[in-house]
Amino acid sequence: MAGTVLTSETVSEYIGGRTALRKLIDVDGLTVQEVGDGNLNLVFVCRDASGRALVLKQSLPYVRLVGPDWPMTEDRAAREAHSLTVHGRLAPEWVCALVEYDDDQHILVLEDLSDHEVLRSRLNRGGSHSGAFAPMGRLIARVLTGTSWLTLGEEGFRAQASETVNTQLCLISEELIFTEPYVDCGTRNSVRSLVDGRLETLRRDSEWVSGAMRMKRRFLTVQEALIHGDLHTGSMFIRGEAGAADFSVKAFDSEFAFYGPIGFDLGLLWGNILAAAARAAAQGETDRAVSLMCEIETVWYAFENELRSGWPARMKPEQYTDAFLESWLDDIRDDAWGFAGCEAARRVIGLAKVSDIETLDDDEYVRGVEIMLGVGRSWLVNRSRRSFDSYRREFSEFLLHVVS
Ligand code: SR1
Ligand code: MG
Repeated sequence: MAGTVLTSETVSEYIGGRTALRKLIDVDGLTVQEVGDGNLNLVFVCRDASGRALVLKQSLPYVRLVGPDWPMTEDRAAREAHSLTVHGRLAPEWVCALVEYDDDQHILVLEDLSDHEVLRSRLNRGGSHSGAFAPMGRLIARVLTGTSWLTLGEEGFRAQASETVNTQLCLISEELIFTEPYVDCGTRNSVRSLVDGRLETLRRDSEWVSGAMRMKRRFLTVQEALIHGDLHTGSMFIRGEAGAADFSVKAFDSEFAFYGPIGFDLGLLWGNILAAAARAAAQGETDRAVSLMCEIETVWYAFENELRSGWPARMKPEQYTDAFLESWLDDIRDDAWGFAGCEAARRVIGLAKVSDIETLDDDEYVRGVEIMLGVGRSWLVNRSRRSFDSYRREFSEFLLHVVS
C-alpha cells in the first residue's frame, strides 16, 4: 500500500498489516470515520467492537483546504511525529500521544481523544474556558526549557535546529500570517464587504504594515526552541470541567513545528483568545469577553512561573544569569504581543479564517472584526514592554467604543 491515500475503506487493511497496531485494536468490525476538519490532512477515527480506538492522520501531497493546485510536502508528518515525541516527553500530560509513525506513507497513529472536544468549538458555543490555558503556558515553558541551547548545549542545539527545518510549512506561515494580510495579494484574502473600508484604512497604515514586517523578520531569524508552530484554540483538545477528576487539556497538530521564536506559540494562543473574546463581545457577552481576555495573563504567568522553576537547572549559570532571564522574558513577551497582533489580523483577512468570527451574523461580524483588527493593531504597533494592565484597560475601552 506504499504511496496510497487512505480511505475509510482501506484503513482496516492498513491496520491489519501492521503488527503493533493489530495488538491495539481489532480490525474485524472496525468502524471508521473521516473527521479531518483542518486545512491540510486526512484524519480517521477507528473504533473496534469492544470500544478500543485509534486515530490515523495522513498528510496529503497538497493543502486539503485548496486542493492539488497547492502542492505541499508530506514530510510535515515527520515534523509532527518528531515534535509530538519531543514535546510528549517534556509534558506527557498536555500533549496528544503518538502511538506509531509510518514514514513511508506519512501516517501518524495517535491516541484517540474522542472524549475531548476542540477548545475552539467549546468556546464558540459559550462553554467554560476555566483551566484551559494554564497548561499551555506551562507546556510552552517546558518546550523552551527542554529544547533550547540552555539544556542541549550550543552544539546539540544547532544540530537539533538543523534537523527540524520545516521550510514549506514555515513558508505557509510567512505568507499567510506575515505577508498577505498586509499587501493585497488578491485571491487568498477576503472579508465581507461590510468591512472593506476598515481594511483599506489599515492598509494605508504604515506603522501596522512595518510592525508586521518586523515580526516576519523575528519569525525568520529567531531560533529559540522546537516550537509547536500552530498553537491555537483549534489545536487544543479539552475534556471536562476544571477541578473535575476527568479534566484534561492536550495540544495536538504540531506539523508546523520548527526551531523558532518561543513568543510565536504564546502569541498565536493570545491572538486566538482574542478571537474568542471578540466573538463574545460582538454577541453582547461583555463579561465573558473580559474573562476570556484574562486568559492572556493566565498563559503568560503559567509560562513564566514554569520557566522560572526550571531555571536553576540550566547549563552555564555563570553566563546565563538571573538578569539575563529577566531581559529574555521581556523580549519573549514583546515578541508574543507582536505575533498575537499578526495572528488577529490574518484570522480575519487571510485565507485561514476562524469560526469564532466567521459564524457571526453581519452586525456581530462588524463588531468582532473591529475588535480583532483594532486590538490586534495596537498589540503589534505598541508591543514593546507592554503591561498587562494596559491591555486590559485598552480592551475595555474598545468594548465601550464598539459594543455600546
Ligand atoms: C493552508 S494552511 C492554513 C492554516 O492552517 C493551519 O492550521 C495553519 O494555521 C495555517 O496557517
Ligand atoms: Mg492545523
